Order: sequence, then structure tokens, then C-alpha cells
Amino acid sequence: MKVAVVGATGMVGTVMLKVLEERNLPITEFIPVASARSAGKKLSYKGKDFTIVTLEDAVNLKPDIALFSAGGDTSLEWAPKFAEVGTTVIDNSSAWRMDVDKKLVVPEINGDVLTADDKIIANPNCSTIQLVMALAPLHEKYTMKRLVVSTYQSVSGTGVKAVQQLDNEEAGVDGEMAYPHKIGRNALPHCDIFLENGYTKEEMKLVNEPKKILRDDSFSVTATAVRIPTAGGHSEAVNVQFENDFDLAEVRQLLNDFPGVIVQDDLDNNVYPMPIKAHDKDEVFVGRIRRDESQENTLNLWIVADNLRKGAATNTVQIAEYLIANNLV
Ligand code: A2P
Ligand code: 11C
Repeated sequence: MKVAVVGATGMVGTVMLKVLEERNLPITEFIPVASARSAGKKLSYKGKDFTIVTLEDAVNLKPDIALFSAGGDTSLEWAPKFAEVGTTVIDNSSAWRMDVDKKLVVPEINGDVLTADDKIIANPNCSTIQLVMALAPLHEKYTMKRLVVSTYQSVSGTGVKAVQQLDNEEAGVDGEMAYPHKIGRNALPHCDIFLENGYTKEEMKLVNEPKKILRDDSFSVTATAVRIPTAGGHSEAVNVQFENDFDLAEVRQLLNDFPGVIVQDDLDNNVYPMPIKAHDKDEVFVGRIRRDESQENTLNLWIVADNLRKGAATNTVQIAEYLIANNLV
């Protein structure tokens, strides 16, 4: 397989390279792609130096697969050009996610929707991925009715400038601000831009994307997304009402049995998921599993994952693995 990584020098791109190095994809040719600013520079992959190329050069090389994480505008302009030369694009931006003709995929949940005709495939938002990973097995068994999600998102979700802002604040030095306010010792109820309905774009991703991935729009979702001063790892407090009643031991079992989900829930020993523990892990961690005693058939959960791994790079690479394993590319 000829594999290109578009945005190879970026925050997610760098993790994509790491994930590709760790896993066993049959890559015969590796093509790192970035902006004209980086073209010609070297980048190390599996101990060897590779020259970064431009998007134009990469299209001419006709890769089998291109993993994109270079922003929505780059995806909108360039993914179709790669698709035209026969490349299968797996795109990490929000550009194509809600396009009715494009698949939005978490392989453990809906990999089966993929066909060889899908030339542009969308990777969901990071906070969506960890949410649906935990909810998919529960939805299948008990049927979700309503979901209330509150997120606690790390600065790495915003990008390099935001990580730098937090570092600067912690070091007590002035620098460029990625957010309209200080992030250190603070919490901003503001992830991505505000929309006309008063919600943020991030909150609406949590409302819309799960329905597409779970192939069901019969449940309702409301969300509040909050940025907190953690370096990496997103956390979510989730309140979910089901149509049917559940048994807590069975909930734990269903979660633990689902591939890629790990239950961490031992209150006697203060064990629960935390971003610091999820760092560099591919799994989604679930804890604080308890019944909402104020309402029937309702469960409370705390869900944590590394937003750059399962939330972005790992899921993208897993889609590529799924395509290869099923001869769809
Ligand atoms: P570069 O490093 O050359 O700017 P991040 O997600 O951390 O902001 O990184 C964005 C990634 O997308 C980087 O690898 C960046 O390359 C790349 N990129 C940004 N704009 C373009 C573009 N117009 N063409 C190709 N790559 C781009
Ligand atoms: C954040 N979820 O943490 C965002 C980052 O739609 O892919 C990823 C944005 C996206 O701010």
C-alpha cells in the first residue's frame, strides 16, 4: 500500500505517524505531506528520513490511501482531487462528516457501512468517538432515549497555539492567546465557534454525529462542551436515559466486552478514568457507572480518552486497517 499522511507535521499528523509506526499496516511507500512551508524538509518515520512533499506532488503519486489532518479547507479542496486519481481519503476534519454521501465511521461500531466505492471517508470528532464507543453496546441492549453530555476538553483539541498558551501561562510568560481568556486555572464553556442557536459547533457535533454513526436518530442529545486546562485527554460526564431498564453488573459487562473499551470503576481504591492515565492509550475508559436515582432507566457515566489517539489518529488508522482487511482499497 502507498500511504500518504496529509498534515504530517501537525498535532494529529504527528500522532498518526506514531500510530502507523506501532501497527502493522502493509505500507510499501510512505508519503508525508504538508504545506509549501514544510515541503522539502525531512521527517523521520520508522527510523528513516522521508522528504515532505506538497499536496500537488502527492496527488501525482496516486497513493492508495491518504490520511488527512490538515484542516477543513484543505480537505474540501484536496480530498476530491485525491479521490479522482483513485485514492481513498480518510479525513479527520469536520468538512465531510455530515455530507449525506459520505460515511462517518468508528470501525468497531459501523465499519460495515464501508464499500470499495467510498473514496472520501470521514473520521468523527474526538468527543463524539469516545462517547459512541461507550454508548454503542448500551444502546443496542437498552435503546437510548435521551442523552445529556458535559465535556471537559483538553487544550490539545484546539491545537498547538492553545497548548502553547497553557504552557506560557504556567511558566508565567506572555505570548499569543489561542482563547479569548486565560485557560490556566480556568474553565471556558466555549469549544469551537458559537452558532446562531447559542450552542457551539462542538456541542452540535455531539448532537448530530452520534445519530449518523449509530444509524438511529430516534434518541435526543443535548450537550455543553467546556475547555479545561488539561494538556491532553478529553473527559465527559454523560447522563443517559434508556427506553428499557438495565442491570448495573450487566452494563459493566457490556462495556468491558466491547472492543476498545475498558471499565475503570473501583471506588474503594479511588479508581476512575482520568486524562493523565488515558494519555497515549488507544482505548476509551469508562467509570463512575451509577444509576441516576432521580429518573427511571437512567445511567450516569464518566468517559475519558486520549483525544489525539482514539479521538483522531488511531480511529483514522483503524479505518484504513478495516479497508485493507476487507479488500475495500
Ligand atoms: P505545515 O506544518 O507545513 O504548516 P495542526 O493540526 O497542528 O494545525 O497542523 C496542520 C497540518 O496541516 C500541518 O502539517 C500543516 O503543515 C498542514 N497544512 C496546513 N495547511 C496546509 C495546506 N494548505 N496544504 C498542506 N498542508 C497544510
Ligand atoms: C476540540 N473536538 O477538542 C475538537 C478538536 O471537529 O475535528 C477537533 C475538531 C474536529 O476542540
